[in-house]
Amino acid sequence: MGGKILADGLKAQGVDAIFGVPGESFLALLDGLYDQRDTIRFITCRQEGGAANMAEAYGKLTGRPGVCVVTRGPGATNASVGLHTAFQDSTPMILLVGQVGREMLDREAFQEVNHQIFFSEMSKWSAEIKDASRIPEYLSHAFHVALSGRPGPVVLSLPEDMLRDVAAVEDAPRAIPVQPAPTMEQMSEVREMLKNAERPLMILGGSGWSPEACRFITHFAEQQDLPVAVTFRCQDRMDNDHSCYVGDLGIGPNPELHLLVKDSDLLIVVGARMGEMTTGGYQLMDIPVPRQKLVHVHSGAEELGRVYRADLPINSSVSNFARMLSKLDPIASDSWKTRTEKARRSYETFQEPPQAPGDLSFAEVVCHMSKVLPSDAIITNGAGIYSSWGHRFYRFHEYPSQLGPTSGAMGYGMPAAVAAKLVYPEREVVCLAGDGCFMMNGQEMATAVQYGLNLIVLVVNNGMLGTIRMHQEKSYPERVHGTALKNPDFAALARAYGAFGARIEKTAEFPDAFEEARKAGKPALLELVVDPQALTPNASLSEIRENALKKSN
Ligand SMILES: Cc1ncc(C[n+]2csc(CCOP(=O)(O)OP(=O)(O)O)c2C)c(N)n1
Ligand SMILES: [Mg+2]
Repeated sequence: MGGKILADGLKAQGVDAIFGVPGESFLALLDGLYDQRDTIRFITCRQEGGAANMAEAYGKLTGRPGVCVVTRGPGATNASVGLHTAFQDSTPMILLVGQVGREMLDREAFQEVNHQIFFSEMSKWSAEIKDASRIPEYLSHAFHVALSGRPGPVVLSLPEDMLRDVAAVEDAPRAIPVQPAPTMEQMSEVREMLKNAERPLMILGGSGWSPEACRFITHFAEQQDLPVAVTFRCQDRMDNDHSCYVGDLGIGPNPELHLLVKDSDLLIVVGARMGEMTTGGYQLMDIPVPRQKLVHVHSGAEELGRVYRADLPINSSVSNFARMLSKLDPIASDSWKTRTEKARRSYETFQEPPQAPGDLSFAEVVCHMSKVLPSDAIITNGAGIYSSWGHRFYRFHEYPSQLGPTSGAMGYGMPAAVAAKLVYPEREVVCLAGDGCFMMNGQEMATAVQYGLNLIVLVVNNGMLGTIRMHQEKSYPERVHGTALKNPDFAALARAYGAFGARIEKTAEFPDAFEEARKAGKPALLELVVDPQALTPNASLSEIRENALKKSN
């Protein structure tokens, strides 16, 4: 039966967890998965957006495709947010979607959506399996596509009657992804360009990383005091305590780090696309020819030369490049060392918590967490100004320990935390969420409780969609509209789910409450009541408005 062939095929690919919301369109697949229930955990989520985000986070954490299964139409459209994140974040993922029976296709049958067309913009490949005997072929291709080159999401649409068809087929073996590697000549050229550079900077980001690749790159940087920055939400690619680490490019970056990028005469960009958020709206590097000499290393050939014309484009996976880099002879340069030390001092100064209005300083809270959590703790977040406080004041140490959507999707943190605790039950997992962000997938707290996944959520409650309010104050001061929130009692809501819940109003209350949450023996939520004035680490709400008014007068 198709459903059984598919379930067996997923097992053969090494799948050990599937995130989904059941639908009548794939009963036969659920039946197939019943036989594999000892190997493949089925995590029943409360909304397909949660399920798809969990699968995406699983892909980020393991480097293997996260698998999500949902029903057609409404299930598929709900799941699309996770697909979009997987696409923008280059995360391997497979979405299985139940579909109407083959005999009814294209009549706009009940809940019918053409999944191939719908997902075409946000998947590497989307296909419909019309013949059960070809399931192994489609599955094999799906895993190869998701993992190869620039990784990403793949969609397989499954007509329900196909899943009931009988066929005698063999499972396809586990996919072995093909990853490009640099040539020896390219590596010599990297060394030559570095030797000739006075102000080099390495920038790490994108996907395809591993602890080993991080070690190789760190070692290389360390041997020659090379400054290393990371891109938006890729802060765990290097130990933030390392003397060569000079900070992250992203939303609300250290202005001095921006200057460092602009002032560099050589950028070695490893794995990153250098997108809009990382470059402050494409301001750091000229398009199409950057002023800085550019070595651009990326696993997707199509990404090289797409926006920036590199002096040395290298089509390579991060792992292969990092390994080759570790074999290059170091280059000694005192001038690099001085520059790196200065940039490092600037990073450390930027991390000092500023004075913020109100009784609860979120910066102090993050610094406290950074101090007390073990180096392998995993921090997740979605989108909102609160996240930039997290990015600025937390120090990451090990890879992988950061799960954030570079797609900027709200509602990511909670499901990502569920996936993190499932993949690494022994690690501590903390989700940072805004009051807006949490409500987008807060229902997955029920999933955490159901599976005993003892994560901690910090809900930063400022009573508004703060990011948008900030933009309103900047662009349309005194014309605030549609951004205020009347919130539930978050701590009580957590308790209603069966989790631990507490409300914190003062910085000094946090350390004890956090310890209580860590020891709660169940999922926990701490609501942090922050002053709406404390909008950004750099300026209060009123200061942002006053500046805008001054400009418009
Ligand atoms: C799914 C989704 N919808 C809308 C947005 C636009 N958006 C970006 S940040 C934001 C507000 C987030 O509010 P909250 O979680 O309370 O965080 P805050 O900015 O207040 O810290 C909105 C609406 C988005 N990024 N993602
Ligand atoms: Mg908010």
